Amino acid sequence: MPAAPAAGIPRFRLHVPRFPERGPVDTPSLRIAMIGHGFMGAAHSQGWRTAPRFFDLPARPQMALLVGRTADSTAAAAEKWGWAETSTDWRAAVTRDDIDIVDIVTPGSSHVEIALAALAAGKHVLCEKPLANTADEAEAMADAAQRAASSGVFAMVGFTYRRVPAATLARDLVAEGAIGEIRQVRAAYLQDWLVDPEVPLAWRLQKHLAGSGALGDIGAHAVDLAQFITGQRLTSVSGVMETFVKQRPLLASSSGLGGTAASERGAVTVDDIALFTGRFENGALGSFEATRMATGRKNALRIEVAGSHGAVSFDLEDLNALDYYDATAPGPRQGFTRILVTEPEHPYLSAWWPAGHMLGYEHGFTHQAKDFVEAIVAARQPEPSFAAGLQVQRVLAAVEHSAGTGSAWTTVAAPIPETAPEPSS
Ligand code: SOE
Repeated sequence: MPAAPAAGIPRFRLHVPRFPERGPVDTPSLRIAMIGHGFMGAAHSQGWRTAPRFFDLPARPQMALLVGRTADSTAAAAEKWGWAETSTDWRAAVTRDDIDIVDIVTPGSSHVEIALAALAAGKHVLCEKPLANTADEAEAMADAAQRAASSGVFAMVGFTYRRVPAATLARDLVAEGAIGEIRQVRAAYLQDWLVDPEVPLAWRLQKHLAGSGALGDIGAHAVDLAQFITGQRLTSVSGVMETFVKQRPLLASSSGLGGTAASERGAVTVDDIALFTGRFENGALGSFEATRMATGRKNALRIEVAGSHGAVSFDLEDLNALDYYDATAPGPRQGFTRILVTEPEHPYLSAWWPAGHMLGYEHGFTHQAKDFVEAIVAARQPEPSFAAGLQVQRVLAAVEHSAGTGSAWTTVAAPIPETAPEPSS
């Protein structure tokens, strides 16, 4: 949680933006305060900066205020990424009259407090995934978001991979019936950065800060993407979870996912691996793997959906392509077709490069910023909503419950109804 500023330290510090905001003078602005500046802070900054430069947005996002715990590192991040002002006081930041959007990229333990304060102050909120550390926290956030939406204030959770064009195309193909009735989902999110027992005890390895381990950090993405592509929600799960390295060196200084190690050790309080099977509302079955122990796999989010007439297969490590199988094609022509998802007709692609000129991990964050701004201006609920984030959180909670009860099949609590917001006056 970002701390309050020490006495004598000014609450806000001004920076000269290196990237002047683009757009015609009559385009309205949406001024953003981003809380946090780690790995996700860099990714979101990139999204805010590029969205108005590649897409014609109905409002100009302005990188107004960056908030962090320490003045110097926050100022350095602001200078690097192009934020105009910095502060160490998130409470003051989220109530400022000149802020329209609060973007939360802190560890999960502070999401609920910041999001509730921001929504109460009438700010639109973008919150990193998973929505919170517990289903109860996520429920409080979803309730607050639903109340705020009725006065034209919107909240969205950052399941960015929905906005990788090939993943969006997979959803579009499934929705138009291209693979028929869905029967099976295989979803795996594979990383290997915890194989080394000397990787230090960063916040992602501590339950009180992160909520859970591989399950919430990357399994949440797999759950959201599987539900997004299929249009089906998980209704029950059976899982196992394991922590292989139980003690790790304390963190001396952080960088990227890990950091440098101190000589003392501390307890790892989250899972290294979570595996589960699930049943979807239409009866389809799914298998899920979330692991940070998949030796050799760096950031492989793989989803394959098999239906009565075909299949789609997506791999984040090959994110410009989608494999599609059409079971209705004549026998000699059957086989997975690799679609290079770079044509202007593909989702988001008309704003980017000529066909075949690839996109990367960072473009999902640009698309996220674009979609959020467009929804706010249109007074339309952006997706995934906090209610959708709560539903994923309930899946995670059910997996944890199942793993703690000998893999008993556990029902996922029903989603809260999403009500359409009243038009804003
Ligand atoms: C770390 O495991 C992590 O950065 C996740 O927290 C992100 O959400 C994912 O995009 C990549 O992996």
